[in-house]
Amino acid sequence: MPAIVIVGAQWGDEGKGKATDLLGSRIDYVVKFNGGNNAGHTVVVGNEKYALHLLPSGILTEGVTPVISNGVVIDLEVLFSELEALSARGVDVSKLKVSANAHVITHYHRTLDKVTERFLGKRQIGTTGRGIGPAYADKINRVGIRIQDLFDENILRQKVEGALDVKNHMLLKIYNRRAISPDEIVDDLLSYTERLRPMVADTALELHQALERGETVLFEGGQATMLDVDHGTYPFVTSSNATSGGAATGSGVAPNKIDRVIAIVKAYTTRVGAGPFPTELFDASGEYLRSKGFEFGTTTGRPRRVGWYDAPIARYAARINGVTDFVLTKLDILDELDTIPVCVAYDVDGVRHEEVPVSQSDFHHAKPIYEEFPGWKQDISGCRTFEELPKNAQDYVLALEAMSGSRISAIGVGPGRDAIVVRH
Ligand code: 2SA
Ligand code: GDP
Ligand code: MG
Repeated sequence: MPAIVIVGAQWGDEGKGKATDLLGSRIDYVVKFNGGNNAGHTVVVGNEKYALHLLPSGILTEGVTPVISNGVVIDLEVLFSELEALSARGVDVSKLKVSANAHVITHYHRTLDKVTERFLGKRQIGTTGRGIGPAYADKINRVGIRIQDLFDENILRQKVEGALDVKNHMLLKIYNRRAISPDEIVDDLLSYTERLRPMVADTALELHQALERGETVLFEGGQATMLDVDHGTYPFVTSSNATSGGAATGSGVAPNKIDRVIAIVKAYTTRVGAGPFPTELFDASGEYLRSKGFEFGTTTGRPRRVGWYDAPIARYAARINGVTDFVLTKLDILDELDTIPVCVAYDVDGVRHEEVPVSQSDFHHAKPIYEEFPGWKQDISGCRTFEELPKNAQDYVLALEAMSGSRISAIGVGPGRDAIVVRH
């Protein structure tokens, strides 16, 4: 299985970090292909807990070469502070490779992200405020700064001046902010050049060669299917392609090289930020799932919105990503429930919809149609085989599998690295 993609099936925080890490011992390269330091992966290794935002979680596995590829937007201050923090804890970070074509997030992107949100008022997206959207907007507008620009001061200065021209003349004036000086940005970016130099590579070529040698490359998606800029709940999305297609465009590895797509799906649903969420709970069960599942943002600490499992969303994710396997996480969080509702379809203005409606307005007021499953009322955190799971837990998993469009190959039963049931 040389090229494997991992994506989130819902709105993020499904536990992708843990799954990446689980496969880690069998892989040679781990690639972050989209997003930036808006991601938040919590990985528990023994007694150590790591929270990663920009670096791929595979960096924690010895022997793996971590790669930040062209589809990523990089905040260099965050990059070096994460690297330093991991080094201080004894993690070897020396193998990291960064694409010469990745874009950088600068001070003005962070500023614009925050002021735009403020001006959107009620229409706020609830971004992480890390400058992600404005950095991708510059990329698409062809005024972005790429990692390779940092190695030619002349070019860098011209590009920064170009990028700031419009912003200083229009946006920041409209938003009533002080103009940003190009020198300030250029000096800041150049302060990273020498530290960056040994990491910068033609990562598309390197990954291609690794695959030719028969090595295994794991692509680690940030955010998730429903936050994808094309396939998610636009405009309440992030600004990159978080689905499996993004692994190809975001890395330069061709789609026909991808052998396996693993989607991580939580046994219930969560979302941070604004936007439609049909199964959202506002009652005591919601509070229960949030506190038992510790559903708070890894990057921003925001409480996550919570709801029941939504099978049409899982089917949608299976289709859009070409999912070969699901990893169902956090099944243990449901241990104490008497009954567990699962959304099997939606009611939109009295009409039953089996699939996610294409109209955003329909999705906004879609009412979930639930089927109830009996709980197992038992601690499953010690189970390591499917047969050890209580009968009702097995039935819940099999029912989700039948509704969700692909095989559930592994089941998370606790936060630890080894708390997983693999189905053979
Ligand atoms: P942005 O900052 O432009 O990407 O925000 C746009 C939307 O994407 C959502 N988003 C996320 N949703 C879940 N988890 C994410 N990562 C962190 C985590 C989030 C955190 O793992 O917990 O700590 O708050 C993530 N990143 C972006 C975001 O909420 C907006 O709805
Ligand atoms: P990511 O953004 O998809 O990488 O996920 P996050 O790290 O933001 O959130 C997932 C959280 O769930 C982390 O704190 C994990 O340690 C935890 N987690 C993952 N799988 C399981 C599981 O099966 N059971 C429990 N109880 N926690 C889990
Ligand atoms: Mg997360």
